[in-house]
Amino acid sequence: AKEPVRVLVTGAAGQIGYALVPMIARGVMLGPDQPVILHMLDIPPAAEALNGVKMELVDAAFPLLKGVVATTDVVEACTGVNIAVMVGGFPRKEGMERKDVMSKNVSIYKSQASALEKHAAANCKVVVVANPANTNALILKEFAPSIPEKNITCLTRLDHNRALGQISERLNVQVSDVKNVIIWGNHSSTQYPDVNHATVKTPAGEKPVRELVKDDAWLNAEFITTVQQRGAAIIKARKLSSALSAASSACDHIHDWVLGTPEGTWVSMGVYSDGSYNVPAGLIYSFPVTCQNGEWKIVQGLGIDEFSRKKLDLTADELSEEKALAYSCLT
Ligand code: NAX
Repeated sequence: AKEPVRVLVTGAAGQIGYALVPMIARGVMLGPDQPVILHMLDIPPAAEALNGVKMELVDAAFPLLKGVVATTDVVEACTGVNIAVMVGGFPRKEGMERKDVMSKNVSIYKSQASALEKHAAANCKVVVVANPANTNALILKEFAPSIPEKNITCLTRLDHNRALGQISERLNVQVSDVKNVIIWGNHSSTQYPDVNHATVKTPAGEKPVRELVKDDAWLNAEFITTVQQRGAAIIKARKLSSALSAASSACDHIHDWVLGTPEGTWVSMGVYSDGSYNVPAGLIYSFPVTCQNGEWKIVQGLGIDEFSRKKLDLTADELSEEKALAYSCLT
């Protein structure tokens, strides 16, 4: 039998946490034969709710779940974890300045970085979900210098999956037959959902999405804004932000990172830029990646047309600005 993997979920008493922890305990994240021990962290005002989630995990009698740690102590939460899913953060409240929200999250991610660095298992893989996801991940990287930078990522898989969903609906094809969309850049409304290399499996072989959609005007405008604005559309409809889709995509992110992407398929992940595609090095930026043996690699050599270039640069500019704002909060 496999040794249990310890998975940390921060902000576990929140709404994404509530959708995410049962998925992890059912094997959605790490596979149906991988036992897990859940570490759940939240802050003291949420301690009672967190304990309620723990009670429900016990009540669900998940065969793969070998233990639950529910705590408000960051060190206890981080000790020995192999995977860290960082969902906890400070939400932007009405009337709050961007700088104030950034400052709160910088201090959270700074201290949680130190706790992970000191207490997590060697080679712990981290995905930051909490917004501003890319910049929180960058802060985490800065303050956990002994964690390899390749182990620190942020979630843009939800945006990636939203793009697959939009193409599937438009063409009336199975979402599992659509692949290789790309989310470039920030997990924000400046992200660039790119279909220039995306394909659909058809009885006549793989066909480019552009060839099947036959409507470049839609692909270059409405499709892009629909994906960019999908989070806001969910809030408007549900009066709450995306939770089940966010949780599901966080499982996809870790699943593919650990277990690999299928041959010929890539996914989008926010990773530390090495300057690929002329994206400034030193930002956490969403790229197309393939994964093998627990490591991601940026897909190289894709053609970037002029339209795309502008969009890659625009979202990079926003991330550089966020980075500067985050650093200004440190002093
Ligand atoms: P909730 O407000 O329901 O839950 C957040 C939880 O984090 C709360 O229980 C809170 O007590 C806890 N928390 C706050 N500070 C903490 C700290 N220092 N340590 C540990 N826990 C802490 O928000 P929810 O809807 O679950 O969303 C969580 C985060 O995900 C938000 O930042 C949200 O903006 C972000 N999202 C990111 C997405 C992505 O694709 N990257 C999509 C969904 C979501 O909007």
